[in-house]
Amino acid sequence: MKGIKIRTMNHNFTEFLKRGGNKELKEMTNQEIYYKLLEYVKEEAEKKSENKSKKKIYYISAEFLIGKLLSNNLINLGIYKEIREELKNAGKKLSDIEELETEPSLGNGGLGRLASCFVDSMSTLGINGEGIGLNYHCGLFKQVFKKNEQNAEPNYWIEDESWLRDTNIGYKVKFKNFTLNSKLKRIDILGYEKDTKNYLNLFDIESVDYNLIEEGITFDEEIIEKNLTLFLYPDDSTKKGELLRIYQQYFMVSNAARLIIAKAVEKGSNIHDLADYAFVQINDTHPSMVIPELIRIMTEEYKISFEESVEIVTAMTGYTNHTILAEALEKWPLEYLEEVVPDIVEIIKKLDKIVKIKYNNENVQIIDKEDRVHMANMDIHFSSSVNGVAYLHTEILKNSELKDFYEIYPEKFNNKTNGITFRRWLESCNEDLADYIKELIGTGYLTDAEKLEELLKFSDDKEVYRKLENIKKENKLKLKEYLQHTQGIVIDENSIIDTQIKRFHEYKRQQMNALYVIKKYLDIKSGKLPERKITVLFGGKAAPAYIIAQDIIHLILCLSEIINNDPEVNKYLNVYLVENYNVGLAEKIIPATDISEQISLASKEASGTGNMKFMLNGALTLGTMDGANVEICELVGNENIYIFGKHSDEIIELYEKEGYVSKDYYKQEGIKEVVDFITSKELVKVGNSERLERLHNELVNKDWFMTLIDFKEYYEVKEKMLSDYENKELWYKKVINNIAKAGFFSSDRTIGQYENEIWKTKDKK
Ligand code: 26Q
Repeated sequence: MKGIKIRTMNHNFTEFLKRGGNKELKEMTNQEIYYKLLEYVKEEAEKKSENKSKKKIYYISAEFLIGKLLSNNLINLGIYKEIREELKNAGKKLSDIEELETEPSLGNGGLGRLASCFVDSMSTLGINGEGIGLNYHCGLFKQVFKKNEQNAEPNYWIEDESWLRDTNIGYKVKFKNFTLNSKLKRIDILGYEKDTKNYLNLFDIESVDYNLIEEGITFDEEIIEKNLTLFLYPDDSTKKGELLRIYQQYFMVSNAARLIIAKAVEKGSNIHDLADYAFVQINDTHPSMVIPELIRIMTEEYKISFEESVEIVTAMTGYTNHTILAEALEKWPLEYLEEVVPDIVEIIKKLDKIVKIKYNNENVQIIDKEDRVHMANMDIHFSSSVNGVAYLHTEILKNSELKDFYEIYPEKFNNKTNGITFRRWLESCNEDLADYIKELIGTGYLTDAEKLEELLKFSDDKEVYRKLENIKKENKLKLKEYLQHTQGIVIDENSIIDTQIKRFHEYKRQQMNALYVIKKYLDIKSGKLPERKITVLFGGKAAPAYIIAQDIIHLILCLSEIINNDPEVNKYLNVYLVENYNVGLAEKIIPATDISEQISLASKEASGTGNMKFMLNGALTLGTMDGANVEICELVGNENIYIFGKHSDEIIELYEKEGYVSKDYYKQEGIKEVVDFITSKELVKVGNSERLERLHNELVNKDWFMTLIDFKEYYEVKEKMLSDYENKELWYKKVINNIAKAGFFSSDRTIGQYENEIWKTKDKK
């Protein structure tokens, strides 16, 4: 039963339909019903009032990976079950109707999904907080596989009828050579059984021209007036692409600054007191220009002194860091910024001067010797809070990556371990498990997630083990049906399901999992058979300009082709890479998974949030001591998680000393033959030899993310996991422990900490 508490609404859906003189439900097509439900939910949302506290939070983010909204909104309104019953009585299935919703693709991965979980939690906790981002018309590309390679196609998601609401709000955004008018679209963000709501604000340009799209996702990058919101993160490996990103970022933050100021003024602010009305959380560095933009508006339009403006803006902003990979930290060439937003460059130069006068340490400058602007450095000097997204990540920032800043501003640094919304990642995606949990411990966990710990009472209860096993099997069957129907993939519900779903990146080490698959294949070929069939599932997209990540996708697709078609092997091992992995697929794959692969090179994954979703849904983690895995391990205890690999301090030291030589590992017994299989006759026959050779060469001669250093231990621990799975009592005892300890990872807890320790909206009524 979804959304457990059934609210009595003023009127029901059937009455809503009658009011409009529509056909009866049973005569309507699923598509018609979907549109009507959309309209109905939007009408219900309209009745909710806005949060009223004096201070408002603005969570500015270049990405919001929102996923489908229908079932979540129905759950939050408390009418999911009611509606499903009504539809059932008319011979219709709500799950079929949910499939018709197109998923907005306004994000890449973790950072965007986190932003969406956060707006959900802000609404549920009744915090006055809105999201601000961009309304990309084609979003992130749609992934299509051809010849065992990833192809990128435009992902049109906006239909005539959607969750977007038009507003009459719009601003002028001035760039160096022209001015663009914006228009604001909004999506209502309903809290779980709350009478108030918040908004996701998505700014757009007046007219986007789809005709600019050429082949795949290439398009004319220069006609900014018509392409600014066409795609999410266009290729930034070229100057034109980088300039477009700067246009996008400034467009986003300039509109944000206008909206923030307008709202504050409406509530009585004289701008000198703006920090009492607004707090801006900067989601990674993509919205960093909001700092100089607010200062610019205050000084130019409100005639506030530069010093005071800097002080106000510093007090009302906070920066969240999501990555320690140097290449992902934005450093814009000053001349590019000058080409797009010269007025902002003036402010940045003044801020840089303040820093240069105070500190002569190269590492903390905003503008470096090569005239590149370090956005994160500007954020740290001129905001009041700097946070990492998991305990280990924040420690690495303080002690290593941002050490020099931590010495200057120890009081600014704080940790906010990420979280996920349990409404989507349990109630909605795994209804059977959610219902069973309610049967065992009641509904308290819905508003206080840590109450899941009450499940520990059942950790020795064999009946509970059996029930959990049945739920997992049912979820495997549902996934099987879905994948068969949508992708032609037929998984075996009796196999152990071992899943790695996330963006493709070398540091996440999908290549290590692929090497495991090769080893298993070679084992099977040589007669060493696994006790039970293993299904290895992968899902994820690779950035179009990231060649090695594309090569890893190619390797996995080639392996799938060989393994799934080999009658000697496919009885014991299947490998699939699902196409166009997105939020909707995650919601189906996670509840069906037994093994959650969280195998990044220690120190590189800031947090991870998939790891939390899997544990909540009864999968066990196979992971390194990285990101939030460290906290999962601490909570569940060593006996309930499978940890392997070198620790972050050793890895950081190896990088410092340049001490890792992949060839030393490659030469070891048991590794060489596995790595060499990448360029074997079998693989080259189904693949592209240039890609396979490049990947082989990369692993043997460079392997920057140290795949080979952990491979042997990874193999051993995974073998142990497979054998433990055969002891169902042992396995499900661990599963219960994991679900029971997952409460800490509710985004309600994370948002509660942002509120209490950074935002403090509740102080300012
Ligand atoms: C930077 C410069 C130029 C072009 C693109 C980018 C860019 C784009 C997207 C840099 C980073 C991102 C996205 C980062 C991201 O998703 N990070 C993830 O954030 C999650 C939420 O905090 C963490 O759980 C993950 O560990 C982290 O990888």
